[in-house]
Amino acid sequence: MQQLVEDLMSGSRRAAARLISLVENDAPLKRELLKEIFPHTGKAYVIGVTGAPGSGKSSLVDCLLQQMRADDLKIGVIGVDPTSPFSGGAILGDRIRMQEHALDRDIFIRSMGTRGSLGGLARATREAIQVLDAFGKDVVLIETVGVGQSEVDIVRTADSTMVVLTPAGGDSVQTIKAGIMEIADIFVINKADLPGAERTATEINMMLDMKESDQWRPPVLSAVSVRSEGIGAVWDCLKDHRRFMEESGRLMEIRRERVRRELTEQVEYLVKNRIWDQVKEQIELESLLEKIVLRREDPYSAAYELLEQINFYSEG
Ligand SMILES: Nc1nc2c(ncn2[C@@H]2O[C@H](COP(=O)(O)OP(=O)(O)OP(=O)(O)O)[C@@H](O)[C@H]2O)c(=O)[nH]1
Ligand SMILES: [Mg+2]
Repeated sequence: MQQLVEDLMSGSRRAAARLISLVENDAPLKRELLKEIFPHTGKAYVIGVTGAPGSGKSSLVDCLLQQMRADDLKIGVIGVDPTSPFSGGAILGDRIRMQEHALDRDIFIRSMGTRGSLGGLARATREAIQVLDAFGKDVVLIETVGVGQSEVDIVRTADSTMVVLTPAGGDSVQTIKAGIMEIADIFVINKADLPGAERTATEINMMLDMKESDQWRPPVLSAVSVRSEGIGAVWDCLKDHRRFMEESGRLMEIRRERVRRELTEQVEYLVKNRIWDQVKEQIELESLLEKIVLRREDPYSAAYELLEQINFYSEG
C-alpha cells in the first residue's frame, strides 16, 4: 500500500485507479490509506455539475475540459450516478470526445455507481476526490445526475456547484426542486438552441430575485454544448466564483464546515459500530425484539435498558 501511495504521488494512473477502487469497495486498508494521502490533499478545487438526466452535463463537462486544458490545468472527472449500481456505466464512456480526453495524460476520468447506500456513495465520492487531489489534480469535476437528496449530498463536497437546466416547454421552472435553487452557484441553460431558453432564464432570474440577496448572486448562462457555444463564458464564471470564494473567505468557511461534518460522521460511525458490537456480544436481541413485538415492552425503554446493560448509559 505504501508503494501504491508512492506510485500515486509520482503520477501513476494505475495507482490512482487502484486506490479509487479500494475506497469504493470499502477495503479494510482504506483508513490507513486515506491517512497516508491526507497530508497531500487540500489543493484541488472541486466543481460539482448536476442536473436532470440528459440535460447535457457530460457534453458540457467535455467542453469545459478543453477550456481548462487551455489554462494548463490538470483535471480529474468523477461521474457519479446515484441511480445505477454499476460503476463505469452511465456517464462518460459513451461520449466519444470524452474518450479522446481520456488519452490526455493530464485528465483522469472515472465513474462511480451506488455500491450499497447513497450515503456510502457520497462518502466514496469524497474519498475519490481525496485520491485525485493527492494525485496532483488542480481541479476535480464531479458530474452527478439530479435525482433528489443524493445529489445534494454529493455536491456538498464541491467548492462551486453548477446546475444544468434545459429549456422545457410548459411549467419548466416548477419542476426545479427547492434544494437545487439552494445549491446552485451558477445556472447553465444548456440546449439553448431549443425554443424557450430565454424564457427559462427569465424565470430563474425571477426566482433568484425573490431570494434574499447574498454576497454572490448566481448568474444564469446559456450554452449549446453540442456546438461548443457559450462555454467560454461558463468557464469565466466558474473562475469568478472561485475568486469570490477565496477572497470573501467563504471557501475556508465551507471547508471548515465540511471538516466538521466529516469528523462528526466519522465519530458517529465508530461509536455506532462499537456499541452494536457490544450489544450483539452481551444481549439476546431476538428475545428483546420479541417482547416488543408482543407489546410486553416498549422500544423507548428497551433502548435505555439496552445501553444500561452494556454500561454505556446510567440514568433512570
Ligand atoms: N440540441 C442539443 N442537444 C444537446 C446539447 N447538449 C447535449 N445535447 C444532447 O443531449 C443528450 C444528452 O447529453 P449528455 O451530455 O449525455 O447529458 P447528461 O446530462 O450527461 O446525461 P446523463 O449523464 O445520462 O444524465 C445527447 O444526445 C446530447 O447530444 C445542446 O446544447 N443542444
Ligand atoms: Mg452524463
